Amino acid sequence: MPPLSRNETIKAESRLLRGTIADGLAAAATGAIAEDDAQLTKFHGIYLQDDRDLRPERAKKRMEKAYMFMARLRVPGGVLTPAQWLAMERLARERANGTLRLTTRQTIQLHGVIKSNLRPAIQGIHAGLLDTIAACGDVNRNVIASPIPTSPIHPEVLAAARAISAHLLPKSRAWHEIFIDGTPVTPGEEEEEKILGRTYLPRKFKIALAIPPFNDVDVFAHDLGLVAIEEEGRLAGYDVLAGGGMGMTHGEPDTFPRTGDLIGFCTPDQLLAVAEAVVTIQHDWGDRADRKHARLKYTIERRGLDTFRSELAHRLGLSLAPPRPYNFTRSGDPSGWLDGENGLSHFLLFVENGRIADRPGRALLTGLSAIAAAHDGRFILTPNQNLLIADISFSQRPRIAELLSRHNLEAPPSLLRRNAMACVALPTCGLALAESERYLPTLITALEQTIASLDLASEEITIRMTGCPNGCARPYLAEIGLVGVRPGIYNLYLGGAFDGMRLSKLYRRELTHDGILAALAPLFASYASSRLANERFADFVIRNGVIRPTTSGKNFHEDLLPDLAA
Ligand code: SRM
Ligand code: SF4
Repeated sequence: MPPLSRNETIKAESRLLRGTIADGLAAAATGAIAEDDAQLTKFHGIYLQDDRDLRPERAKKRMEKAYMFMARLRVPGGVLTPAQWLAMERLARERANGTLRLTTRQTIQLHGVIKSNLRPAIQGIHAGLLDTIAACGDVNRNVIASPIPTSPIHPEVLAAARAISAHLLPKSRAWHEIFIDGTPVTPGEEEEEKILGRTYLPRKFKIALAIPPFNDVDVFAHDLGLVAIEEEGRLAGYDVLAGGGMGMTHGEPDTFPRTGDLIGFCTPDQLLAVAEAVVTIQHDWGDRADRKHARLKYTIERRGLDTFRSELAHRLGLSLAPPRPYNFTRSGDPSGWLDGENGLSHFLLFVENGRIADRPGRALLTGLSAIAAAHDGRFILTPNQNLLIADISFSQRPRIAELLSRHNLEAPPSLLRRNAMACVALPTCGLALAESERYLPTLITALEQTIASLDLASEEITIRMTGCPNGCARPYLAEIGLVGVRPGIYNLYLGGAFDGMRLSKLYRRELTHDGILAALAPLFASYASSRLANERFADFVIRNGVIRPTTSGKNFHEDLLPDLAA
């Protein structure tokens, strides 16, 4: 048996996620905390980071890195009240770097929280009736759900996302003890983790609930994906997908993105039992020696889908029913006004790469504060880094429209920009190999010119970029994926389906900015001249043999075109 990974020992010895975090936060001599504790704070939704832009200068002056923390909220289904939004905005200004970052998992991150601000920031989150518990770490993460409230089954699906999140949440009170009330539990009398156990899961675990026809949660990217089946306006149950995931490592073909397999159908009252059974199988069978192969997707590849299914039936005491039909038309979000029932309307606000900040010409942070102060409906975060101002009454709509227009938030971006998404990357992400959030807008501006010159501006094409192969913006499910290799250099992937049901494949290695433009321009030109009616860009490049389709996770690295396979 290979030895357990270091993280397994850290978890086992942590007294249910306490470690020495509290002592570390009290130590004023450094802006950091101990290395092992930095693994444990993740389970509390908190990452130790440093400002990577400042590294060279501080190293020259022999100063320690510019340490700071990132705090990620848990918001199952992404719904906030306007009061909660205002509370988070205030924390961003007073305790963090003055921005809010909407994430690809339907929540908010605060960046740049220095050590002395960390407990007050978490206490502010708690006072806003929110928390950061299990937002990171080897646990079930924020449960995401389709945000579009116009579906009649949205309320039930949202309630299901919240119920799953609560059911699988760690029972440890360490978060409250360390960050909120400070009352330590007596050693040996720690809480019992009946589902997760004392060493929690081998790796992160992710769940999404989709409401067709929108695959706006990228349900195939999840360890456990649930497709809500609506029949005659009512929620009949969920098709169950298992074993999806995005992360891989450059040059290591035994790591790969994978789309989840459809394994059956469950009724709404079976849902929590199904989620718990899948989680406990992964708890017991997942690889605890090698964290690079520890996700459920590798467990299923290793043990086989049939074995996984039989074990699930055994633990549930029943076999899942056959899957029911559904149809996805798109991934990503629409934008602008959406009409709902009961005279309510909703405004889907595009937020470029999720960053809520005041920028010249677009005062997003200030504008949204004004809207939150006036709005009596809900704010719903989307899994595509956007924000839905939801439940706007007929009488309130002119006021919200006026505030959107006054802050220059109403004008729609180009379709190319609206369907683009980048992960955070530099300067906060410790794993970034290249820029992403700070670079994609520039690349889109350049591509917009090509697109306009070819009269393609009314076509929707998805582009996603990440600063490393971990896949935080789900680039392998975009029609065009750009993945950082080193500063200024990206691998280009093509062929991911517009509806998020097929992975992409590597098309060109190691491109510069000019290289990306040069690679895409002729493809856009031939798409403009010879696409079939309603043919998506990704389907076009596959039909024309530009790229071979990816048919399974392992096939992601196979069937490359000859010049890449060599
Ligand atoms: Fe992620 C690690 C940011 C969604 C796959 N991700 C990180 C860290 C925490 C870096 C680290 O470990 O030190 C990044 C923090 C950057 C920063 O400064 O904020 C980070 N991930 C993000 C966010 C903020 C990207 C964004 O721009 O929105 C997303 C926050 C989600 C949330 O709210 O919970 C985010 N990460 C994702 C997704 C997309 C998703 O879940 O739908 C994925 C791919 C799906 C998946 O998990 O398979 C993803 N992140 C990873 C991985 C690779 C995991 C793997 O199985 O290989 C890592 C690295 C790791 O875990 O070792 C990672
Ligand atoms: Fe960081 Fe890589 Fe995730 Fe981007 S994809 S946020 S660079 S870990």
